[in-house]
Amino acid sequence: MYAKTLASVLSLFGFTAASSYQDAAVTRCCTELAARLPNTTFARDASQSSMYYETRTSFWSSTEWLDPTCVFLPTTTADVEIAVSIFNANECPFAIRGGGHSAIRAAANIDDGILVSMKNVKDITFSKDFSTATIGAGNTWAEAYEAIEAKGYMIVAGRFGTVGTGLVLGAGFSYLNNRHGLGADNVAGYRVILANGTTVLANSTHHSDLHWALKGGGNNFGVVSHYELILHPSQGCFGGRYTYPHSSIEAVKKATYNYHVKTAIEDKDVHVLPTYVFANNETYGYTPVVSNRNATSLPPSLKAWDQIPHSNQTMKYRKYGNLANELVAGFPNGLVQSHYTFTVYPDEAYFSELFDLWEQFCTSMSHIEGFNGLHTVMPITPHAIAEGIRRGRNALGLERAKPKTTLSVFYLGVTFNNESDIDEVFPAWEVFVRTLQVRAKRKGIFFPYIMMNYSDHNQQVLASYGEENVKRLQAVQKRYDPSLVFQRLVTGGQKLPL
Ligand SMILES: Cc1cc2nc3c(=O)[nH]c(=O)nc-3n(C[C@H](O)[C@H](O)[C@H](O)COP(=O)(O)OP(=O)(O)OC[C@H]3O[C@@H](n4cnc5c(N)ncnc54)[C@H](O)[C@@H]3O)c2cc1C
Ligand SMILES: *[C@@H]1O[C@H](CO)[C@@H](O)[C@H](O)[C@H]1NC(C)=O
Ligand SMILES: *[C@@H]1O[C@H](CO)[C@@H](O)[C@H](O)[C@H]1NC(C)=O
Ligand SMILES: *[C@@H]1O[C@H](CO)[C@@H](O)[C@H](O)[C@H]1NC(C)=O
Ligand SMILES: *[C@@H]1O[C@H](CO)[C@@H](O)[C@H](O)[C@H]1NC(C)=O
Ligand SMILES: *[C@@H]1O[C@H](CO)[C@@H](O)[C@H](O)[C@H]1NC(C)=O
Ligand SMILES: *[C@@H]1O[C@H](CO)[C@@H](O)[C@H](O)[C@H]1NC(C)=O
Ligand SMILES: *[C@@H]1O[C@H](CO)[C@@H](O)[C@H](O)[C@H]1NC(C)=O
Ligand SMILES: CC(=O)N[C@H]1CO[C@H](CO)[C@@H](O)[C@@H]1O
Repeated sequence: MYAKTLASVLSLFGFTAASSYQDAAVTRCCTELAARLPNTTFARDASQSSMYYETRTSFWSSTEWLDPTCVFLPTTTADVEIAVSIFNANECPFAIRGGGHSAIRAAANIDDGILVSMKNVKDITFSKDFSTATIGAGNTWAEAYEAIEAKGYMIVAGRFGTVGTGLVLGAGFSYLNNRHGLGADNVAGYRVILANGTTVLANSTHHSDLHWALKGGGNNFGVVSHYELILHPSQGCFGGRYTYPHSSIEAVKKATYNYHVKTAIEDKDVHVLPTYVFANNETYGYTPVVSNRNATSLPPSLKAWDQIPHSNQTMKYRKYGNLANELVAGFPNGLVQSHYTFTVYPDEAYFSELFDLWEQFCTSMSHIEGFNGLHTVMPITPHAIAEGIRRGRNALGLERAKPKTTLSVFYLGVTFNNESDIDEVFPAWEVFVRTLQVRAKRKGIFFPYIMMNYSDHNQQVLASYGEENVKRLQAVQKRYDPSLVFQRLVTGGQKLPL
């Protein structure tokens, strides 16, 4: 019955003509899933209100709206085990969606394969002693914060409410980085469904090689159903966003540099996300400023941000969940998005020059419908790197950095309305960001780390972790996925070099 429906829908779309070896396998996988796990699998259909349509389009960037043969929404680890076994046995290509915020085409969706959306894996449980919370991979950070803050704790995870858990498979920039290290370093354990359909909990004492690999390793090793995250006692924060007019930009540049080389190192209980926005052919500063203390005013270390003339601010004492929802308001789903990232040692002149070049680039694109640009620069402090080492190390290769200096991770993003402008914007954008990287290299401040979570499709993220770490990751892959199922069948996202 299901197969018949699927076949007729396929022919409706003209897909039976292709009828390749792979299409037959995918159809078999979809049919088998639907039969074994009722209510989890939805075949391609033409409606714009079906579960199929909703699932294949619920992505932040429209570059991720693809056309899977069916979508699969598991609710339990056991559902995922069955699915991965079926995919493995039939050689079916599939994609794994966490929160759907990657902008890389096909990172978390797929044409003519199976889209596994973790959306319904939502359970959140706490260890008896409240040292960790185990959260299902389908939670957004806003959902996780609501549950966790209600108990008087916080986790080292994303700053924007709608973003998903894939973040802690990359690196994880968080409000709490300066004291506790990266998000990935605060994952006590990953519950992972391996290629052969068995589940393991990878932590510091069991499968510790896999635990290490997943801290940066993305979707190369298995499907993560749950993340066991370290809890930190918390009463909320004093935080919000400052908006700075163009006339304040020089002062913002100075404060940004000082934050990287001084404030973030000396005061571990603060977080600033220095951000510039280009919208409606205008540039302004748009900077989240957060004190991770139970306070109703800024500590001295952050006063500079208040002293810079600003057009408005939203500072107040609140829960992080509330802040994360406020901050995400400017990032709607469904537009064309691209982002790029690279890492440098902080350099005041370079930060300044990069801003000027970026503003010029954005202005040159102001005729594109709905064009917006955004750039931020985020520190990874020596203490944050040390926390990563203390908590069992990660795969990112940050220990290669010169000692006692911050690393500054640039994020550069563009947004516009119409896919038909991609051919004009993307090539120029790519030349622009490469030029910035070359300038950094010439200045001797380039550090070869690419943060997975902000990367573009043609950036070689895993290779940037260093030769030694790549070799170790490959060894872990061989151990847990000897037939390279996640390399061959999960084609999207950042892949481990062969
Ligand atoms: C508005 C916005 C704000 C952001 N804010 C932050 C921030 O504050 N800090 C930060 O560090 N990053 C941030 N990011 C970047 C973010 O970390 C990445 O976009 C990340 O990919 C989001 O994860 P996701 O689960 O939402 O994405 P998805 O696109 O669903 O997944 C990303 C990748 O991870 C893989 N993956 C996801 N879930 C699983 C799983 N359960 N098992 C195996 N593989 C999986 C997918 O296959 C895909 O390749 C932000 C991005 C946006 C768009
Ligand atoms: C599937 O969903 C339908 C409608 O929501 C429900 O009536 C039915 O009981 C579900 N079946 C199973 C096996 O969960
Ligand atoms: C790691 O996981 C195993 C298996 O579930 C568990 O017995 C062990 O206590 C965990 N180790 C830590 C440090 O949590
Ligand atoms: C947090 O601050 C509020 C308001 O100042 C106060 O009522 C509360 O007792 C503080 N909580 C802790 C744990 O210090
Ligand atoms: C703050 O200023 C920005 C830029 O001028 C504007 O877009 C925004 O609406 C203002 N917000 C508030 C709450 O006034
Ligand atoms: C944007 O502003 C610049 C001047 O700063 C101007 O040259 C350009 O024409 C403007 N673009 C649009 C689309 O108005
Ligand atoms: C996108 O651009 C194309 C070509 O310029 C145009 O035909 C189309 O109407 C635009 N779509 C939207 C949604 O604006
Ligand atoms: C599944 O794979 C893991 C890792 O390779 C292995 O340890 C385990 O024995 C396998 N399980 C089965 C049932 O084959
Ligand atoms: C945009 C991007 O590269 N996202 C990455 C974030 O981290 C996950 C792990 O979840 C990677 O698999 C993604 O590719």
